[in-house]
Amino acid sequence: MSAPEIKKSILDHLTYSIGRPPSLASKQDYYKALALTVRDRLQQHWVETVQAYLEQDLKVACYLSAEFLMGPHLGNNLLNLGIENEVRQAVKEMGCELDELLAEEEEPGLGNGGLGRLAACYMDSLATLERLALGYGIRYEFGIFDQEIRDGWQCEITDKWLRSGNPWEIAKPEITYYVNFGGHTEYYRDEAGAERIRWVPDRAVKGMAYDTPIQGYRVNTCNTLRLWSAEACESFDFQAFNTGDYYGAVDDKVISETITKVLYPNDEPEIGKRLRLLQQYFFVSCSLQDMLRLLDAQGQPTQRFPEKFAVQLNDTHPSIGVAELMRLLVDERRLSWEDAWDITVLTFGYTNHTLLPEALETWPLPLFRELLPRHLEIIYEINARFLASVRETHHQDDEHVKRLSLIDENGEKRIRMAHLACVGSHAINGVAALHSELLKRSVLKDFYELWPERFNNKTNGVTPRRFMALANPKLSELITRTIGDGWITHTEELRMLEPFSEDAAFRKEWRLVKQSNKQQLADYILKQTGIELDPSWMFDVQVKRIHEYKRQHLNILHVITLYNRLKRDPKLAIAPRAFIFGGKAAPGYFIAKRIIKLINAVGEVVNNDPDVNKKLRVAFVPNFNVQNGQLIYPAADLSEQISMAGKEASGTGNMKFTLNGALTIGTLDGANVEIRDEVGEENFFLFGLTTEETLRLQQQGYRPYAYVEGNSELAEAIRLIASGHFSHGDTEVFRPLVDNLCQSDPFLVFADYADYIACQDKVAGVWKDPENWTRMSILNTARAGKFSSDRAIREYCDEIWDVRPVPIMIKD
Ligand code: 26Q
Repeated sequence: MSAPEIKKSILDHLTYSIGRPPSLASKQDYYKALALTVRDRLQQHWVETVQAYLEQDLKVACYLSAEFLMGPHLGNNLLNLGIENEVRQAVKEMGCELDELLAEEEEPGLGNGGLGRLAACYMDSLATLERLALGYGIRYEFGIFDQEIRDGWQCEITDKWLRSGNPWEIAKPEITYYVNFGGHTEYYRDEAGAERIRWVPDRAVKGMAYDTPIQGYRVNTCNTLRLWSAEACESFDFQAFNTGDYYGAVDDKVISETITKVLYPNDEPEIGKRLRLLQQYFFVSCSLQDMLRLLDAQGQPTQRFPEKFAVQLNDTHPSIGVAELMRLLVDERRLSWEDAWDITVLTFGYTNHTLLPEALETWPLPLFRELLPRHLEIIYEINARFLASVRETHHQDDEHVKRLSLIDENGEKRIRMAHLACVGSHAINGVAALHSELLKRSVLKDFYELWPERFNNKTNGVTPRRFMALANPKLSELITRTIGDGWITHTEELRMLEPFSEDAAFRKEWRLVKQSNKQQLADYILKQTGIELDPSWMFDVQVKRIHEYKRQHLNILHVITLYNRLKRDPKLAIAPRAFIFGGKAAPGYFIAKRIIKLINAVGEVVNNDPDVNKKLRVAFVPNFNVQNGQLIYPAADLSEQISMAGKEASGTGNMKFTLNGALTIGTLDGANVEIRDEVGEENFFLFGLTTEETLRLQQQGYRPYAYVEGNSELAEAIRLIASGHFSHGDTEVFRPLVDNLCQSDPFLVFADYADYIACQDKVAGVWKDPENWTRMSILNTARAGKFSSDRAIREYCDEIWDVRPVPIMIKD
């Protein structure tokens, strides 16, 4: 596609799709016309990919996820199609700057954080590796809220991402399914006189598909992200109409459509949120019905379902799919229970993303019965057969059987979704080596003992296209000039950079790239916050959701410690540092919101104190998301991965930093362990207790205050927060935080404080030798190839899904 062709297409879209003459068109109009131009191009690949699927007898990977945190599409599609230069040229000739048009795109924030972004990286890798795949999820009208910081506090603003339309999706009004809720079940006799059960629901909604093309990098494969939107059912409206209840009919419509209104902004379940259960069942039912329809469309018998579809459950959020597939096969397709169960277990795989017991999803039985009475019966039947087999073949005692049950009978009865997912899947995986090991020893121990062969590890990965090639064009240019561009799809080739870490001229170029990225971030931060940062300082960055287990407060205790040292001795020679934070807190997470306030409060004091602000600054980047993440990762010198050992399942931000040449200060948690193994312990700043040590300490009886008494710097930092020093004398705002730390400190912040500070002092020492720092930085990038989502997806395809590459030919 040449620049003149692109230009013509943009002008055509302005006229025919948007209806504005170029002279009146706004930047948004140009963005849309360009997006439609690019979409046309994708559509050729899309049609051929669907065609290949329909014509050949192929297996497709179906990734079921309540979240897809895609980030902006335009830049990524230009990169993957390889037409960025032509487009830049074309829009320039029309008087536009491509970067300005890119900035017009509202990012689809249909996820909370790690889990949703992982789904997006996996979609990119599936297409790039030429594997047929469907991503199935929810088209939330409102995604994750926009965060504003007012007076240091987080404010949540609704995310109206669809307000200017969405040129990337195509509505498919012909692809709709009915999803039922409520009512009761009853016995009846079928035509053959056999007694059967049927579900008589009392409500239904319609799900409509919205498809977004997912283009692979420089290949013809273009997969589909299919998101479901809830609509009212006409048939139900009619009933109300005939009885004259017009407003009632409209009410029904409103209630139906609320199902896909808004993403729950918590990355942990809250008990008993019925709308959340409705959302989960809604999208899972639509997706499974869609697969059965595709099977029928190819004239395939139901028995072949597991040969045609591998269905991966992204955490337990879609795990109701196990019961729903059974219902579709047994009640609607009249398969025997045994046949249906074989199909189900062969079809599903389950990925666990958490060890925190409070984050494991369970649903109160009464709520479940009210919304999904037939599924409850099916779950009882699955459970009865499962527990009977456990008793028979494994001779397990009652305690054991109770622990394995799909129903938690301690207190109010609840359905354990992780147990449902385990029983219904042939493969169960964690998301980093340590996490998968801990799963087998803790939350899924009983299942591991039953079925060790089902358990495996799939260490997470991130896409090098978005998080290197697109986010860090300068570094990418330098790498490609040095070792060729094979690394973009074969990140193990980054190893070829290793010898260049000894090349002073290369190191200088490496530093200049980092410097320029830091300048860009500093410009952005100045614009967003008014805080000025000097790009020659160390950029020490922690961006991720705000959570106590991630310990942003440990980081801020380090800042306060340096502040105190400088106040005591303003001439102290410390390496100047900019502390950069970013991340959203769940709106109802009281402590997390105070941590944000504390970061901003400390920043206000530090940044305005002439005794310290020539060596220390603190900035909180508001509204951390995919888009500004792409500015942040390439500009970091130091990556903070300081969660309490055993709590972070994997982390993926840690990988994005490492690939972009940041050094990590981190605990032995999640994928940090593997990052350190890859880059070498001499190129990683390790501190803190191990998982075993944290468990032992807590067993012994952890007394956080003892650490305050034993460490004068910690005592001084805590005293300062409590005294109101950072809060204009207010001693109340941070009291809950301070009390929580001093009295219980569930994530061992105090226990790790001394080692963290000592390690940070070591970091400062290494920073003083820029040549050595740069050498380490290059080696981090060179050895991070393992953390590509291509590696992860290859493992899923080969070891769990049995999904092979299918090259797509473009017929002219
Ligand atoms: C569940 C029920 C009701 C409402 C919300 C939820 C919910 C939503 C989102 C529960 C959890 C999440 C998100 C979890 C998450 O992002 N986990 C992260 O997953 C990453 C990808 O595997 C890991 O790298 C992180 O370690 C893990 O914390």
